Order: sequence, then structure tokens, then C-alpha cells
Amino acid sequence: MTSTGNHGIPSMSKGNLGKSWQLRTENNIEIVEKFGACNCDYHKACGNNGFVWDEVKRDFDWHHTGRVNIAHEAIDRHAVSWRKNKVALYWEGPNKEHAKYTFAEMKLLSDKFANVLKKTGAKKGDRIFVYLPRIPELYISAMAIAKIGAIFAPLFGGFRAEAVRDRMNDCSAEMIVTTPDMKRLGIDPIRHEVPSLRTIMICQAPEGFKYGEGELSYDAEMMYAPEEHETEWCHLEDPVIMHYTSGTTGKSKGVIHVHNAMIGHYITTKWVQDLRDDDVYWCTADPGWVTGTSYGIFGPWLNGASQVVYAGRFSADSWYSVVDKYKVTVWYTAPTALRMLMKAGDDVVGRYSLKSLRYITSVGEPLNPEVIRWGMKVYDLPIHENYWMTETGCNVVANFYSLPLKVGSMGKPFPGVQAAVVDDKGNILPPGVPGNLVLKPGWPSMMRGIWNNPEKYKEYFRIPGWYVTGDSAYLDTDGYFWFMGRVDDVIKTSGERVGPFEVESALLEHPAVAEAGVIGKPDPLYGNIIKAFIALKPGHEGSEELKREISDFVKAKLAAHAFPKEIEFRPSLPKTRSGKIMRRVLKAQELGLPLGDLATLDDE
Ligand code: 6R9
Repeated sequence: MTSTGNHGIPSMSKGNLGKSWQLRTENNIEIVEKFGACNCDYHKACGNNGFVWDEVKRDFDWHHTGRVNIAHEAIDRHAVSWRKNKVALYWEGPNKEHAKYTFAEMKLLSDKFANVLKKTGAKKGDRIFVYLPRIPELYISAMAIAKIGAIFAPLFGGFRAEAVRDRMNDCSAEMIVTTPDMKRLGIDPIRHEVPSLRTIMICQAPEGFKYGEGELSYDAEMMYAPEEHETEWCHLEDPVIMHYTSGTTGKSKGVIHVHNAMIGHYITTKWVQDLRDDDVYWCTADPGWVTGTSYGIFGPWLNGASQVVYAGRFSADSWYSVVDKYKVTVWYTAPTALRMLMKAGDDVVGRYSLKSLRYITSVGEPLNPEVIRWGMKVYDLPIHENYWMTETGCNVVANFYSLPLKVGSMGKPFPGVQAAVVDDKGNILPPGVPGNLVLKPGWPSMMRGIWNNPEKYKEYFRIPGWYVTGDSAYLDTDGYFWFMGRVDDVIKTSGERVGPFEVESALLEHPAVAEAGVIGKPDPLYGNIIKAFIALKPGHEGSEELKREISDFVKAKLAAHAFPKEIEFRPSLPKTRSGKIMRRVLKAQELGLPLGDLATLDDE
């Protein structure tokens, strides 16, 4: 759908905000000093100086009506306000196709799709997977699923059949929304292995497409769907979003978020992204990852902001042209993307105006100081890094617009979030001493559980009184947090979280593989790449061809993004006496680091 019309939005201006920064150096730390107004009460609120979460609740309709639903707050309330003709979504496809949707149109379409979902028998509490590229139907589905009180489970389009099967079976999902291509690659091979799957909703199917049993056409259903829909009113603690994410052991786990998370989504987007009503906001993350959901769907719309979704491939030219075409003002992206832009060079920057940009933020992995300095040179803006994770639901530590930015630091805790660095027993460590980065439970968008796995949930609270992030960090004397690394084996590659166990399990299914150990190997562009160490079964010879074959095998089974880029064959792998492969030893050997305590190492 393409819509036009007056959005009623005041004109955009950078005002006195451009160039309102300067770089100084103190004890080898570069600090970007910021001047000028911002949209954040951090000055008032920092140090918990009067900030209470309860005050944020006043900004929602449910605070006055008692009727709760995150989709109502994100879309419907704007659709009956002055924002009704404001653009909610500017969509640009891979071939420069484009469309825009106002809040009123998003309400209408998600109401209709909510009726379609109900017609199939979907109901409150159902787990509905959305396995789509970044097409408008993804965003309409998210809202419609929330509107019927069901659980929106986004699945990254790069996943393939076994990853899809394991995630759906873990929570006995009833339904999946997809496209013909993705169905063929990710669902058809395992359909018979997911007994709970009742309905496959197929978007953008070509004419003549043959629908199998339980398969429905999104377009055909939408054509006749009633326009009126009564939102299912929920409790603040009812689940509404589930992200499958990877840990260090076992398969991917379902992180449960509830409607109450909207409080965190809303206020962190407003203060960390410094969002205002005249902004055009672009979060480059895919909703298959938490950033693309909390900050690429819910957070901006809870603020009534216009957001851009670009579904095309990455290139410096295509990204910069999106910024110019939509006059993007606030841009939330990631270190790997920024490093790729830096690599693409300064000349390409010169071909675009980029004048609309007033604020850039980054998340997912450490941001190199070099990239920040480069950003100041070519974009005329510093890049503000922030920190959080799937389980926290929203930003918990950030370089706020209003604070002096310490280059290389993750920033300071969000008001109302208590962060600390502690030892394994929970003793708070003094500034400068690295330890476990922990958070005091109680911020509104913290996960409420792991689907079907209370034991896993408990592990996050292994240090009494704290939520344990699994990251190590240190604090400086000004209250800024500095990232050190993961304390477990979780791999961040291109900012995406990959569990080594899942990759190892896929590798073991290859007929030539006897043993597999997977680590993240530091990489200047991708942060880390996935490296697999493999011991072959007798009768198999290691060769370049076999490496390629094994990589392709994992790509086709598990994911197009979580396959080993590097493979090394070894006669055998280091194991504990109980037979567990010691990734820690593989990593130390790879990086030439001390091997540490090898007391449990089996003789090879
Ligand atoms: C939002 C997101 C979480 C893990 C987290 C940490 C790493 C995130 C970071 C960062 C260094 C930052 N991480 N932000 N590391 N500096 N600013 O990324 O969620 O995919 O669950 O990953 O990402 O290791 O624990 P998720």
C-alpha cells in the first residue's frame, strides 16, 4: 500500500545540534564533550536522582484505562491522535520498491490480520513464529499477533530447517508466517517433524502457487478480512514476545518478554535514541534479533516515531542513499556495519549529503575507538555506543546524548537500572577491577522466563541478588562501564549471537565428522568469525574440498549466517574426562594464550 498526505509533522531541523561537540583527551581517554539540548531527563535522573519507573507509566493509555496491550500503545492510540496520518513505516525493498504506511493504515492492516489469525483458531497465549524477510507483512504480523494476545516469535530469515524445527518444537508453536521461498528452505524439509504446527500463513505467494494442507494465503485472507477488531486486553505480565537466543550449552532457548516490557522499550528509545516527534529513525537490525524488535518495531512506535525499514542488501551506497532519500535523523546500527562502511572509504561518503543525520548509536559488540574517530570525521558526528542483551529487553547501559562520551566505553546505567561489577561471590569490586557485569533485577523489560526451562532461568541469578549478564567489564571512577569480553563461550559474529553447541551439533551430523569444537575467533571486520575444529571419522581425509562441503552442510541445515568460516582438522580434540570438548583450550591454543587450569583435561 502506498499512501500520501500531510503527516502533520513539524519540519526537521538539526538546529544548533550539529557540530555541538568537541574531542578532548584525559589520561589517554578521548572524551567527546556534548553541548546543546537533548530529549533526555538523564541530567535530572542520573544517580537515580528522583527517577522512578512509575512516572513513565503515566505516558501509556493503560495507565488511565486499565486496558493493556503493547500493540494498542504502539499503533492504535496514535491512529486516533494527531499522529494518525503521520508515517509509521517507510519501507524500501531490495530493488528500490517502496511504500509508506501511516499509523492509521497500520492499525487497519493489523486489525484485519488479527481477524485472519483468529479465523484460523489462533488465540491468546499461542506461539506464532514470524519467519519473514523485512517485508511490511512482518511488522503487520507483529502487531496483529500482539493484538490477539498471542506471542510473537520472530525468526531470522537466515535460519534453515533444523534451526526452525528445534525452535518451533521447543515451544510447540501452532503457526508460522512465511514466504514461499523460506517455506521451501526452512519449513518443508521438517514440516512432518513439528506436530504442533497447524497453520502456515504464506505471504507474497505468486499466482498459481499450490497450497498444501494447513497452508493459507496472506493476501487472499486479508482481502475478505473484517476491518473491525477488538484488541485482546491483557495483563502487564502476560507474555507477548519470545526471542530464541543462544547460550553456551544446549540448544537455543526461548526468552520470554511480557507486555510490561513496553515501559522499557518506550523510555529507553526516547532517552538513549533521543527520539523526538520530528525524527526519522532507522534501526538497521533485523527483527530476528532483539535489537530489530525492541528498537526496530516496538520502541520507536511506542514513541509515535516514523521509522525506516530497508530490506535490501548492505552496501555503503545503498545505506547512504536510504539516509538521504528518507532524511534519516537518528540512526541505530552496529559495529560490524560501521566497520564495513569505514572500509568502503571516505569517497563514497562524499557522494551523499547525509546532512539529515543528527545522532548515531551502535550496539551488539564493542565499537572500536578508531570507528568513532572516523565517524566524527566523515559524518561530523560521534557514534554513541550502548549495551544490553536479549534477556534485558532494553538498553541498560548507554552513552546518552547528554553525557560526555568516553570513546570505547559502553556508558552509564540507564536511570532506574542498577549495574555493578562483582566477583563470583557477589562482592562489589572497586573501579578499575574487572569482574562480572551484573544488574539488580527489577527494570520493567527484563525477561520473565525461559520457555519450558526454569533451570536455565535460574542460572542467570547464580550470584545472589543479581542478574548475571555473562559479560565481564570494569567500572571507572566516573561511573562509566568498559566491556572486557564474554565469560562464557557465546559467540558474537557481525553482532549476532551464536551458540557454539548448535553449530557443533550440526557439524556432528555430517558423515565425516567424529568430533567438533567451535569457538569465536577475533576478526577485525566481523568482531568474531566462527571457527570449527574437527576430528574426522576413520577413513576420511581432511581437504579444502571437505572443508567447503562441511561449511555448506551447516549452512543448509542450520543457518545461512551461523556456519564455520574457518575449519581446522585435528587428529583429536581436547576433552574433559567426562568427554566434553574444552572450547576454552581450543581458543587459548588458537590465540596463543596461556592454557589455564588443565586439571580436568583428558590425555589426548
Ligand atoms: C542487544 C544485543 C548480547 C551480548 C552481550 C555482549 C554483547 C552488546 C555490546 C556488547 C560490547 C557493547 N554486546 N552490546 N559487547 N559492547 N556495546 O546485542 O543482544 O544478541 O542478546 O547479545 O552482546 O556480550 O551480552 P544479544
